[in-house]
Amino acid sequence: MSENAKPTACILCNQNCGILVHQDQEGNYTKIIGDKEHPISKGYLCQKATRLNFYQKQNRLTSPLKRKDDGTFEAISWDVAIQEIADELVRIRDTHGGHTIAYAGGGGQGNHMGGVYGSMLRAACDTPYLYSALAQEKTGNFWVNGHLFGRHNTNYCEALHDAEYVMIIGANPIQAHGFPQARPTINEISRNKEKTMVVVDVRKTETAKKADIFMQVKPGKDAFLLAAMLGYLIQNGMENKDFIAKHTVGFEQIKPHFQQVPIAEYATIAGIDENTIKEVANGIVNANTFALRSDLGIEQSHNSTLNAYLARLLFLITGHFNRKGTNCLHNFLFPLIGHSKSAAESGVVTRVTKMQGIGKLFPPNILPQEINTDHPERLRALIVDSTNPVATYANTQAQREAIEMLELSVVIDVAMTETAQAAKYVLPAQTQFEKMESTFFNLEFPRNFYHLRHPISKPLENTLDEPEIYHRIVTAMGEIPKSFPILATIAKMDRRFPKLKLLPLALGMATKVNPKWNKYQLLILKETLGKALPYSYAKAPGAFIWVACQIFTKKYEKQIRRLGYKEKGYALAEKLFDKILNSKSGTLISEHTYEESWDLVRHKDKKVHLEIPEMLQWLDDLPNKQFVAEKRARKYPFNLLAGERRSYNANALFRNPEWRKKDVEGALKIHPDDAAEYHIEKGDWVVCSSNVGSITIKTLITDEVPRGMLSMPHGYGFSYEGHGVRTTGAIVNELTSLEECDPLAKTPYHKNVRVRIEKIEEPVSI
Ligand SMILES: Nc1nc2c(c(=O)[nH]1)N[C@H]1C(S)=C(S)[C@@H](COP(=O)(O)OP(=O)(O)OC[C@H]3O[C@@H](n4cnc5c(=O)[nH]c(N)nc54)[C@H](O)[C@@H]3O)O[C@H]1N2
Ligand SMILES: Nc1nc2c(c(=O)[nH]1)N[C@H]1C(S)=C(S)[C@@H](COP(=O)(O)OP(=O)(O)OC[C@H]3O[C@@H](n4cnc5c(=O)[nH]c(N)nc54)[C@H](O)[C@@H]3O)O[C@H]1N2
Ligand code: SF4
Ligand SMILES: [Mo]
Repeated sequence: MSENAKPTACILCNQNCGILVHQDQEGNYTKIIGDKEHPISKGYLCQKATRLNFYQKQNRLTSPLKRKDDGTFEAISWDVAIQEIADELVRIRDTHGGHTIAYAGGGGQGNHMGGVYGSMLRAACDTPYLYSALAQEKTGNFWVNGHLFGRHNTNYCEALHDAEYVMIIGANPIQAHGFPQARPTINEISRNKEKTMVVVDVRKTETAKKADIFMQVKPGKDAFLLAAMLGYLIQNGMENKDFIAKHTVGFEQIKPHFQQVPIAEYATIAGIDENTIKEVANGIVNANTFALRSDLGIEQSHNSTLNAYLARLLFLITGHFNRKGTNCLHNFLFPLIGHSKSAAESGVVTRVTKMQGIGKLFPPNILPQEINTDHPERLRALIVDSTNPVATYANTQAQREAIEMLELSVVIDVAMTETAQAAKYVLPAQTQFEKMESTFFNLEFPRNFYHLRHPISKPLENTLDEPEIYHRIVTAMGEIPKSFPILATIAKMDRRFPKLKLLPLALGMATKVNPKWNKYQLLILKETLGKALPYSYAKAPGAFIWVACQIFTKKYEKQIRRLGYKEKGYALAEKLFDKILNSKSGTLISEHTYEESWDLVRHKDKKVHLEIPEMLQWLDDLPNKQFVAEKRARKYPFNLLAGERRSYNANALFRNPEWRKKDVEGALKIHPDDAAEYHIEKGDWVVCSSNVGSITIKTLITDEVPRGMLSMPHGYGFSYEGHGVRTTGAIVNELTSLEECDPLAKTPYHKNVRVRIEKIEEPVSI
């Protein structure tokens, strides 16, 4: 085993814990340990990271592929693939308009560099349509944040470790993490007698078992629970009046809506004892510090956008915000998302379903409807990068059908995914350990960090990194020249004498002469500055981070210098850039004071705007809301949690089931009494059907789920033997529907899928 363990990060969840990877001579990852030098994870790892060799050594795409008329694929050269794709994009753009082209993905849990340069391809196609997995979970949050704090891309972190009173709602951090060192943090809170941990979940999860107070809420009824809690606080005048006066506007407008909340009735609907609701509300008010963590359990469930609003009100009206030990806004080196204008401000909407973007993202649930129609402005081309819509977007069948209808579909991936199998062109990418990569999941406060990961493995022959793929397509579309010899020479000089600012000056002049180049500045930098950098691999991302550092320094000079930097302005940006390039384990980039977190509010008055009329209306209508799932309950007696985070699933990142040490088939959890009613015994198999489709799945009998509820993981059922058909487990989205989603954000109700089951003999494996 090599003694030279190389630093990088785990790519399996948004924590991106720092890791040190040992390899053998064939490049197998023989040992993976936590990297103590990583500024946030500090050596922490969970069990999944140690199995990353199954990602690196998976069955890879080894050549660009083109689908033939008979449905099979032929290998073609990069040059042919790039030119054909570019020609088709130009044809579709110039004949039907850029708005008939869309882009999906651009990054998963570990790779956001592709997305940055993917925006250059969107610019070349002249399309605003970016579909994202984030728009099937977080866009309701972004929308609410936009109203409360001023922009969709104002985000807060959850300082659970410093809080005296903690509430975790619809999240299972012991399995899913979601904040640094989740397991030790939860264990510490659980053991500490001075701290209280409340968990609100429908299942008795690994996290719930460690709670001081477990509120086992009825599926999809969190809005009632939260409204009851807020109603109790407001009806009893328990809000934090000083905080409200100093930091917020609009409290008087929201107050009457909570004054009329029938607490006892809502408690019954939520399935929670009224006294427990009052106890927790009192606990929050009386605590010095309170922090709240929420995730998919309230995002992919009924009333999800309202849930986002109510959850935020809970810490806002009790004054637990932007202080140590509470939820705090944070900065970004580069914002993960953008801000969309509303319809009233003439923001972009989609052409078929008229969906408005949130955070500049569009939701997977409308994608098939935007394609599979005879609407003249339907989508005709789709570029897919780092996402597998057929398997991970709602309704697998509808997604596949839509993709097969497109005039042009391109999948950029490392593996032959379900979506690739339905596409016209498939382009082989390098893995996240073969190129410079990073994410913008730098979501920490008061000290934020950034980790630019260096490649640790030699790229597989005939694969490319995404920035290069986008560069080639944009060039082949005729938007920019292949190379920039003069700028490249200036870039080399610029690196020797950065103080002279030669490159920014030259770039400014070049874009004045060629205004069209303006929107491709990152690609131009990749070809000029990127090539002048000391690391051959730093080409693309290195160049982009140079720009990010310039912008970041303009905003946060004081906070960067607090880390000990002596420089100012441009020189400080150069220094930070240098530090990032040279810190293979990641580095801190800024340090705020808690008081300064108020500067991160984007409303001009720097106050939180509590009143959101659409949400208050929704709150008033809560008792009258009827969900399709509830209407379907007779025919489909079970509520399925379609997509549980477990110890061996990681979104769609592993295809070969051998990576799993347990739960190889991804079992369907069922309560013992329900199992008895259906004569299901240990290890039995069932067919599970929704109004959309059916799957075959093994059962696991456990009282972790309540009666009437079933739970299955996502991330199963992928084909993995070459481009063949071997699969293990079931694709969860065979059961989920496009229509059952939040009315505002269109985020799916994956945690509320109505199904029925039927026991069968064990299926013969294929
Ligand atoms: N092991 C593992 N970890 C992961 C991932 C993975 O694939 N595998 N994926 C990562 C990603 S992309 C994400 S977004 C996060 C998601 O992380 P989480 O949201 O924490 O994970 P989930 O298991 O999807 O759902 C959270 C909890 O919501 C509960 N729940 C379901 N319905 C309801 C409800 O109506 N009300 C309430 N209060 N709770 C409900 C479920 O029982 C579950 O315990 O995990 C990340 N971490
Ligand atoms: N029913 C149901 N559906 C769900 C969920 C659920 O709970 N229930 N969870 C949802 C959530 S929260 C999320 S975040 C999504 C995740 O869904 P996706 O975003 O689709 O999944 P990922 O696993 O992030 O990435 C998918 C693809 O990236 C490819 N890939 C890996 N590395 C690279 C690389 O370096 N370059 C390129 N080009 N490709 C690469 C992988 O091979 C894989 O095909 O799933 C969602 N879908
Ligand atoms: S999967 Fe585990 S090791 Fe990997 S980033 Fe997430 S918490 Fe860290
Ligand atoms: Mo996610």
